[in-house]
Amino acid sequence: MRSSLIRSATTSLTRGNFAKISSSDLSFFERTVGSSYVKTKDIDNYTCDWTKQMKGSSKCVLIPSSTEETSTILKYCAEKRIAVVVQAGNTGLVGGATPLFDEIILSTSRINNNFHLEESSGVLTLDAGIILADADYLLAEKGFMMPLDLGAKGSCQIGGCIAAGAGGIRLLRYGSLHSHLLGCTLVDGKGTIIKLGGSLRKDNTSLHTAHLTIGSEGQLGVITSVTMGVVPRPISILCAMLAVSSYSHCLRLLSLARSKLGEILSSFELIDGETMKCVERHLPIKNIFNEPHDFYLLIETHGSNGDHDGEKLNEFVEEALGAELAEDGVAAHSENERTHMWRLREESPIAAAKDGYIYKFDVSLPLEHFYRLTEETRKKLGTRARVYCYGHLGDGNSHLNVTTDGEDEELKKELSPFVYNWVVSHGGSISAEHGIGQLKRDYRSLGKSEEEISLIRSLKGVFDPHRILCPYKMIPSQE
Ligand code: 2HG
Ligand code: ZN
Repeated sequence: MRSSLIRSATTSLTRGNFAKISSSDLSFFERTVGSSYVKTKDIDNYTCDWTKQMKGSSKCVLIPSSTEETSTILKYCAEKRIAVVVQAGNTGLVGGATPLFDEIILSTSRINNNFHLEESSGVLTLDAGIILADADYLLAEKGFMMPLDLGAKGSCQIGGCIAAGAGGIRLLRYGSLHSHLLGCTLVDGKGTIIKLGGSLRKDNTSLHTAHLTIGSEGQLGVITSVTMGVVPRPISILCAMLAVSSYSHCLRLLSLARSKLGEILSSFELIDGETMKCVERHLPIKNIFNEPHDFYLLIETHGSNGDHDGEKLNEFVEEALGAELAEDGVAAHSENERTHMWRLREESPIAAAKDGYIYKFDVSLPLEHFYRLTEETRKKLGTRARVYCYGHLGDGNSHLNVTTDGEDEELKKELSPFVYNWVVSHGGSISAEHGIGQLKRDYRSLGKSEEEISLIRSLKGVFDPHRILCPYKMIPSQE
């Protein structure tokens, strides 16, 4: 049976029956990780999320440097029933890594020493605390690339990317993390160190347990090491931007791009006209088109032959203009121009965050409904709020962002149920790539069957029987 639609988010939370941290607990942690890595002061950067809208009141942050130290901490916490929230780069957008009450924060940022690339197979094993951009930089020296790329690459950590089930801007070309993850080391909620999967490209001997960690949001354990397939660094990366007058033309352009660009099509991103104005209002970046338009598409190709790829991209842009599917089109002729185009898209979330109090959504929708959600939300809210849409059109992933001048409690109560009910009733998902965390907690069962929820709860019980890991979030507890 599927759970029915919700009317409003009313759940009020109370602190779980967890132990409070004592001075003897702190002494134990100091002996385990060293006193400099048990932080009890100036910890706002850890207790508060990226949007600065969610904040907990943890008393301490633990920063272990290894899998073994992580295991010692979790064994102790399980025994004492101390609640723990796992935090990587703290760039998540749903508060999954942010405490709600006084959970201790376990940061993976010091587990960042090991990096080994097996060049013949393109299999990389790296510590979970390594920052995505740093890993990509090290791979570039060997002619390889991280298949995953996202706006937060300068701060997010690879283990956090796996736990968040990050999608990013190249999924269209290289596939999701499910195509790349081969194995990982997980310290479960009892402190047991478990190697999941391995390092082979093909291994069909049992359940693909490592994949359980993708999108697990710290519910099953702490990921301390990751083994994944990486891809050859493309020799040619080309980029173009189109200005478009209607959403239906955007969809026709997506089909045209798929057929004309084929295997080299890497990104197909949408920025709507309101978002572009918002970027120009709040950031020192100019639209690359002189006139405003209703939609902008950012298209990137990754390939191995610049002349060949350039010909294909030019043909695509010419056909788009010739068939009047696009009003204007520009190809990037330098790395600076390409960076400019990407800044418009990647800094859209930053501009929206500067626009006022923000209500963020990250949804998957069948393409026919992708932009209707934005139109319906605008119709519903009228002048009460500003509504922005940008996202990964090629993946059917819309980032709807709504802003108001100040926090509006009434709007908050109405908006999420409206958006999520609309999404589910139009065949979509309430989280495409950002997860559930604390932001979507009240809606986490929407569209899921009771049987699936019960299976998920049972799995949680196997990995974290004391339910100390990341409470109050993605997985409903037994009560
Ligand atoms: C992106 O695609 C990120 O830019 C963030 O997933 C989206 O903040 C957002 O709305
Ligand atoms: Zn995104």
